[in-house]
Amino acid sequence: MITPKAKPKIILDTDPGGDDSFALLWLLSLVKQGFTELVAVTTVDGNVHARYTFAGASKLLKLAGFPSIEVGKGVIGGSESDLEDAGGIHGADGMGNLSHTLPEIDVSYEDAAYSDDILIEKLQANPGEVVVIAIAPLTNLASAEKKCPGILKNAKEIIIMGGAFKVPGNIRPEAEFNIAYDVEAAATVFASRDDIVVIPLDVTKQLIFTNEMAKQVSQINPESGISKFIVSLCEFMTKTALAFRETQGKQGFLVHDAATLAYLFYPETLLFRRADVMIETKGEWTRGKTLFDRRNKTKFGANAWVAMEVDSVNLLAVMIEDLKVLISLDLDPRLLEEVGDLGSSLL
Ligand SMILES: [Ca+2]
Repeated sequence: MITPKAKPKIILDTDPGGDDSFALLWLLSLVKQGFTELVAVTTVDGNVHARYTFAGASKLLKLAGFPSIEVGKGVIGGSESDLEDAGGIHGADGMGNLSHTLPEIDVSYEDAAYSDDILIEKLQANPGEVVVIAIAPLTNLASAEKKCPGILKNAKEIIIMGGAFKVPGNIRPEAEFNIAYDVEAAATVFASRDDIVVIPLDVTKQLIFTNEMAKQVSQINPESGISKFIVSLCEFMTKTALAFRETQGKQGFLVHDAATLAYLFYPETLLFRRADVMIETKGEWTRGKTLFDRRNKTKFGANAWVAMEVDSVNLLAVMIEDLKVLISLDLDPRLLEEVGDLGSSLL
């Protein structure tokens, strides 16, 4: 008899963020469909200040019908960073300046637990069971590892969106934002185990989610709050993506962070190579660069699996279908009442 595989438990470490928002909504669709369990969302300082990433993630969870999933607040000051945040790209609130259109939250930043403590608690309670998906600077993960050495080994897997290997960076000529924002944290995490899964710009630069795709998703139910948010956020992100020349002029934006979910749920869309990833923590021009030795020399071990190729057509197609499912399950509360009335009248 074949024993059914256990649903993966996930902690999402995130700094919403336009592409983070799409990743979270995609993940919530997979939760609603019963493919996974979201144990907690640990927010972090990154695209915008930790206060805003906490609020953004909490609001999105409420919008999608998951107000009780625990949200952690980000550890501040993991390392000194000379980088500006990315409010210019993602909006001052990290959500395309749309957070005022989302539901008010019932949780407070002041009272929330710190993200590193949540990571430690969940990884200690469920050794070998929780997949940590980190789509932001790695400050929380590194802080957990420093407080409790070896704790990251308790994760089933660690999947990171970050780095740029054979392509230019996005925040510096040679460096990607999530790594460069807290290079010391990135170095700590890559040293924590030998099987880090990395989704770098090499593949995510090919993932252009267009305004057309957003409309296609929303047509399932244009009145749904999720539909409206997806369309408006995509329009906002498209404007900044075009201004930063990120999409070859296409009317869309790069959904970097969402690609981490493809690794877990649609692995046929990605190809990986084994590598010993190094983080440049000192370079005058290259601080935050990720690299591995590409020479034909004998290697001694490796610490990561790095995605080098992506089937972008199919990855975006499955993402679109899952977002549609999320919206189709997002029933209007009034409709639910009517269904309830109908149900009781049939009894
Ligand atoms: Ca992010």
